[in-house]
Amino acid sequence: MLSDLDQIRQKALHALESIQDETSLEAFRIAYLGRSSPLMQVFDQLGKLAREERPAIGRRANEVKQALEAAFSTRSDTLRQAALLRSLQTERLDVTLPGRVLPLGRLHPATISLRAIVRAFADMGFQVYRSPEVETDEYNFGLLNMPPDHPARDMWDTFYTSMPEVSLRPHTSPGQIHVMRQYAPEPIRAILPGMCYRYEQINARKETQFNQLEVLAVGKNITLGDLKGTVSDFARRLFGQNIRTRFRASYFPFTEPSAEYDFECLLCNGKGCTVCAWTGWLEIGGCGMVHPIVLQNGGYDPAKFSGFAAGLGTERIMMLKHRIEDIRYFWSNDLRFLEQF
Ligand code: FA5
Repeated sequence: MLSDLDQIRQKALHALESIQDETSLEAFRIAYLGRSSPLMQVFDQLGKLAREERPAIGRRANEVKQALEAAFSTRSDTLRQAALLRSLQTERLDVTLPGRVLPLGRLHPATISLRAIVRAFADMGFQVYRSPEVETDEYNFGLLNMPPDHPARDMWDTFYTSMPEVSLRPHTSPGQIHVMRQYAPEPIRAILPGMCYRYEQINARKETQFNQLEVLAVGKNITLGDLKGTVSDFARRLFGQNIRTRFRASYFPFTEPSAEYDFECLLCNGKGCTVCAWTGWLEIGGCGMVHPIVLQNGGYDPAKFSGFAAGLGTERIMMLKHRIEDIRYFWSNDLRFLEQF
């Protein structure tokens, strides 16, 4: 048995010398160190040997096993090193080459303009309030002083959802009710930015989705002068001291009195172009003093509180600032447009 073990060792070490690849090495492991290898069978048979033979044979079997395992591990290291060297020589890698530049994402121009506008209002002490993009009929119209069948509802053509009485908001004004109901009877100075959706005839100034920013101030003794001052100051903060603005009397069911305000068209310097429909002015938003019924719906006593509200189209402002002649560029995903900002 002892000489069998010596033979196993000799044969195995000899076989190992000629092994040149990982597959043969694995075959070697199975043949000489695996469960059914002759060496392991010696271990299996130890119990059947005469008691006095066992220690010597057991010791020798262990020595052979350790020797084979050590030789196997050395051979395995040698082969791995050789493979690494080969791959380093054949697949050269120049780690000093500059890496590939990944295209960097950036903010969408609509987001850039929204942030600039929010900053201007924040500097005047307004806080951002988020309100939902999907609203019930009551919030979109009813609580804004437009009961069902009120003809003023025609000013906003909505997109319906599959839920009855629920539609995408056509303007940010329903947010006025949310913010008032949350804070009444505290005074409010808030801006509500976000996406609006209208079933609209698309043209250079009108899209079916666009951002609006609602401005709302509620408190004691708030006047139309505060509204005009805030909107005009906002225009100067964004476009400089010389920007001309104008207010035109208008109608909204949720404000009384109501107005629309225009900024001078900077694309044509007031001379008239396709963007301003040849008027020299670009309508930026609607505004007015919050209607007593709306104040009441928001939880304020109109005898004690007054407020002003405005809703402005933020893409229109971006168009003025960057002389963009068509609003459709914003959502048409043309990288030639988007990468300019
Ligand atoms: C309103 O939506 C009112 N909620 C504004 C308001 C708020 C009035 C608070 C009084 C008090 P109007 O429909 O005019 O009003 O829209 C306001 C602004 O949103 C417009 O002046 C324009 O700048 C922008 N806007 C409206 N429709 C579109 C459109 N289809 N595409 C791009 N911008 C639009």
